[in-house]
Formats: sequence, structure tokens, C-alpha cells
Amino acid sequence: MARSPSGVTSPARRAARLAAVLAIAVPLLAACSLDDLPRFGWPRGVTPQAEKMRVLWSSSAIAGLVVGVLVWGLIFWAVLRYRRRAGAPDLPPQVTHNLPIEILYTVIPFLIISVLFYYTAVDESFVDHETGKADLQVSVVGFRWNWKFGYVGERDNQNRFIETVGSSDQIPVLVLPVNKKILFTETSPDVIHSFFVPEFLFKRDVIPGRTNSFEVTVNRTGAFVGRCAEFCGTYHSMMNFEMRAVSTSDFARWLADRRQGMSTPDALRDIGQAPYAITTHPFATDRGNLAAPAAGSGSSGNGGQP
Ligand SMILES: [Cu+2]
Repeated sequence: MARSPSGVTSPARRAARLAAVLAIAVPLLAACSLDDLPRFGWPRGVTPQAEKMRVLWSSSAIAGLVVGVLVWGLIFWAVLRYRRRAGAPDLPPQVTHNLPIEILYTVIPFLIISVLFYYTAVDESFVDHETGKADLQVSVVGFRWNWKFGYVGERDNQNRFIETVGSSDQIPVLVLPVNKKILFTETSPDVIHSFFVPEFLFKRDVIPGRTNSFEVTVNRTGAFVGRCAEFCGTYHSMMNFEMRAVSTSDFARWLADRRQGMSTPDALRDIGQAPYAITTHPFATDRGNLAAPAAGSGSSGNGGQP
């Protein structure tokens, strides 16, 4: 079965080889565009920056799988091909110092790392790039344990800063326009937090004593949950916010309403949006509520929610 007496590869072996190649190639070829590549758990991004990182992630994971399949294949091939056969001596012929092979397995990983490093560096500078010509600047203050978002340079009719602050009973909704360059500047008055919108496929630390920044363009309307991604104390896990991306005209109207002194929920209502967060909800911060459910009230506790 393995090899015909003449040393020619048997049809069965050729078929097995072809099947192995097809098993790798077909799923890859079936994904005819970059958008169709498997996401391996990553959410669909809503910024060009996210899309760039997603393609890097998908292609690196696929490259890793191809290398993995090759290595596993070689391992199993060696195990089977060079297994001990009946009547064989205890030890096979011993060899050492195969210089070509040693050079090969030094050079190949170096090449792989160079390619990964190159694309990572290119994409990282794309993601970190700030044009200096943002259409909107949003100041982000992460504090224990909530968020404050300010629209830089904007004040209402009573000369107050236009900002949205979260509280223990209201999730802060960060209203943003789509298709505009938005510069975020982040600061913290207490400990390190991290601004994270999963659909940005990106998070950036919010650090006391310094200002971090990044720029993105949101290209899809919708409500997206945002979280603190740096453990910052007791209520870290409850430090959620919502990003509400709306059309540019809706945003202009929302901002005009805010300039007239309207609250964030009222101005959202005015543009036909849900006034409060719909992707997350305030958590009960009263630890007295966290008692276990009484016997017979069902097996699943509700985390102290009313
Ligand atoms: Cu935090």
C-alpha cells in the first residue's frame, strides 16, 4: 500500500496528499474577499481602523493554522514513516549535525516573524495615525467608576460645557456622528482605566497624569456597548457606557439641542433615538442586594438586579 516496488507513489497516497491540500485550500479560496475571511471570534468592526486590524488578525490566524497543519502533518508522517518495525534493531541509525536543516529551521521562522512584524507595524501606524484635522474632539474622563464625555469647544446657552456624565443609575450615552474624523483625548483623575468599544476592536488606556489620544471614523450607525478594560477597583465590571452612532444630520440636530440646554436623553428623544442606553443597563451598586436568592425561588440569581 505504501510504496510500489518500483518506488512510484501509489494512487492511494496521491489521493491522500491531494485531500490534505484541498482541506487547507478550499476554505481559504472559498473566502473570495478579505471581508469573507473567518473572524475567529472578533466582532464586525465599525471603523476603517478596526477593519484593518481584523484583516491582520484573520490572515495571521490563517497563516498560523497553515503552519500548524504543516507541522502536525510532518510530525505524524515522521511518527508513521520511522516507527519501529518488527525485527528492527533497538535504535535506528543515529545522526547529528545536519547543517542544511538547522539553517532551514532558523531562517524560516525568522522570515515568518519578519512578515508578521512588517504587517503589524504598518497597521499599527495606520491605527495610531492622527490627521490633525479631526471634525470633532471628544474628551473622555474615566473615573471610579463611570465615564464623562465632553464635546470639546462646545457650550450650551448657559455657558456650561456640553458633556455627558454617567451615574450609578444612568449609563452615559456617547453620541457620535458617522463618517466624521473623531479625535478622542483621554484623562483620568484617579487610577488607570481603559476606553474600550468592542466594535472598534481597540482599546486605549486612560491614565492619570497624562493625556492619551486616538482618532477614528465610525462608519456604521447603531448602539454599541463600551466598557472599561483595565481593572480599576470594586465596580470596574460595571463601568459601562454606550456609543450611539447617528447620521451627521441627526448629530447636528442633537448638538444644536444640547446647545439650547437640553439634556442628552431629551436631545436623543428629539432625533427619534432611544433616550437611554439600550445595550447595557445600570447595575445595582447596593451590595446589600447581592444576597443569595431565597430557597425555592429558582436556581439562577439575578446579580441583585431589581
Ligand atoms: Cu475603570
